[in-house]
Order: sequence, then C-alpha cells, then structure tokens
Amino acid sequence: MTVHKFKSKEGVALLPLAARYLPSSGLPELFASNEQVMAIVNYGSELDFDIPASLVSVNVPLQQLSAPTIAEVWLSDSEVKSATSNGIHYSFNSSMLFGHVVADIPGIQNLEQEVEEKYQRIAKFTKEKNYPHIIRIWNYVPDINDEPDGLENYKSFSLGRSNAFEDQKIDMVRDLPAASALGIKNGKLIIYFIASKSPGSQVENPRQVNAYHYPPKYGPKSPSFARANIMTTKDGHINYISGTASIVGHETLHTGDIEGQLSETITNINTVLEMATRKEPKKNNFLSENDLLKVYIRNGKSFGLIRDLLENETSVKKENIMYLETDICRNDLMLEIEAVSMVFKS
Ligand code: 3EB
Repeated sequence: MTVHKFKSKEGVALLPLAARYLPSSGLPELFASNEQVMAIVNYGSELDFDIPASLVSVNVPLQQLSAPTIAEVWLSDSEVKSATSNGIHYSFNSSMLFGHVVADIPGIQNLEQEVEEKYQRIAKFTKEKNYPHIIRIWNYVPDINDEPDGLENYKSFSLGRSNAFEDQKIDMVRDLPAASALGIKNGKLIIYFIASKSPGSQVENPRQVNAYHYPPKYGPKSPSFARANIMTTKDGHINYISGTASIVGHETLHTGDIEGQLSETITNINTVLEMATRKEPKKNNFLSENDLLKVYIRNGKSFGLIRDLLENETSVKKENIMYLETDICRNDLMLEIEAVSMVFKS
C-alpha cells in the first residue's frame, strides 16, 4: 500500500474531504503516514490494533461478508483537529466536519425520544460550530424491524428525526442530508455524519416519491432525507448517494426476488446520478470504477448471488464495494445500496 494512492491519479489536491476503502490491515501504515485523517469507520468486529486516540473513529458492529475486511477512511486535504463536545466526537478542517454519537438504549425504550434528542443535539452542535449544513448522515437503528407497542422501530426513528428537523427548521426541499438507516443489534443507536460550512445541493429521484412526502402508511411522519447531496468545491465534487432500494413511487417492487430488487436499485442509483449530472455536468450518469459502494444484505446467504450480479452490472472496482449483513428499514427489502461518487478536477 502506498500512501500517494490516496491522492487522485493525477496527484492533484484531494477534495476537502474524500473517502477511501482500505484493507483494515493497512490502517497502521496509514496512521504512521502524514495523511490528514478525518475519521475511520470500522465495520465488523473490533480491530486487533489500536486506533490513535487523537483520531475520530466509529465502530459499527455489522458483519462484512467479503474478505479481507476493509475500512472506510475519511481523508482531509488540510489540517484536522478533533475534540468531543456533549457526547459528540468530532473532527474538522476549514470547511467540513465529521461527527459521531452513540446512544445505549437497553430494551430499546423511548427510541423516538432518544432519536429526537440526538438529532436536536447534532443540529444545534453543527450550527454552534458554524458547519450548519448536515450533508450526509448514517443511522444504525436498534432492532429496526421490531414493533414494540405496535410501532416499528424504524417508524419511531423516523418520527424522532422528523420532529427534531422540524424544530430546528431544516428546509426539507433544500437542506436535507443524504442518509442511510439500517438495523443493528445490542440496543445501540449509532449515528455518524458529515457537516459543512457551505450548503450542498439536494438531489431527488423522479422515479420515486420524495421520501419526505411518503404517505402515512410508512410511519406517522415521513422519513426526512434526500436521495443524494452533492458538495462542490474548487477541486472537484463529491456526491453522497443515500441508501437506495427497490422502491418505485413509494412502493417496494420485486418482493422476494433478489435479482429484480438489485436491478431496480441500480436503475434508481443511475437515475439519481443522472439528476445530479444536471447540477454537475462533468460527471457521467453511471457508477465508475473509483466510486465507493456499500451493499446492505438482509440475508447473508444471498451475498454470492448479489456480488456476482453487481460485478456484472457496474464498473465499480471490487475493492470499492463493501458488503454488510443487516436488517433493512422495510421488511420486504432484501438489499439496499449507498454510494459515494467523487470527481477530481485535474
Ligand atoms: C427508501 O428509499 C429506503 O430513513 O434515512 C433509505 C435511505 C431508506 C435512508 C432513512 C431510508 C432512509 O425509503 C429506505
């Protein structure tokens, strides 16, 4: 592993914040390098070496289905500082901030209130620090498909998030983050996010009802997220594509059919990229080899099939695809895919 690989091919500047997947075993070499690391996100079991205490790191205990395991690394083009404030671990450079918060919710009591409180805290924090635009947020929701007291945990999550965003006057049309919301066990709510001093550009998918307009059958309040959010800088742009699934209009399609769900999901991602292209015309409409994908699979047994189909249908490099086993926010969804698509100006 050579450190200059973290730069774009031409050796031009990185974006203010860019993501890479690295073999987990390569992290010590990264720590010993001069790279400015904003954060490390480790999916799976804990690493068998220490992450330097000065770095912000997130541990998401979802099993990776392919080997060797990879880590999601967030790199900065300039000096990074880090601190903790009111339970939020964060790092930042002059334009972007990465934050992380975990709540223990034993017995998953009062999930809606916990989520609302965390989202209020995050929104207030990002405003106070003057990185007021939440661009991208990842949510790992405890026992996401369970229904204590008749309301599915995902719907309680959605309700808490929506209440906080309304209270914080986040504009649903212009300033919603791209998001993912997946299941996790052990009564933990894990959230990490990227915030920015300047606004991103919210993207929706014309094949799908905007999530914030979903009808009430998906929960007392609609999910507040954008299909994608683009950050444009002088060095290029980064397009954060939300968790995307086999949904057209607002309905799940291809129930019970992995192949159908995968191809509908890819069509949705390509549509989101096409819509994004209108805002940033330098990028083509399809996923390209340096984009990063995270594929969430409900039943690990379907991993081989999904990997083979996906490798045929996209040109994304194998080492840029992470596969995780977890529950997904609707019981009938068998898979969900999120992406980070970066374009470096040369
Ligand atoms: C969907 O399109 C599938 O509630 O934050 C995907 C990404 C989904 C994010 C969220 C939900 C969320 O509705 C589910």
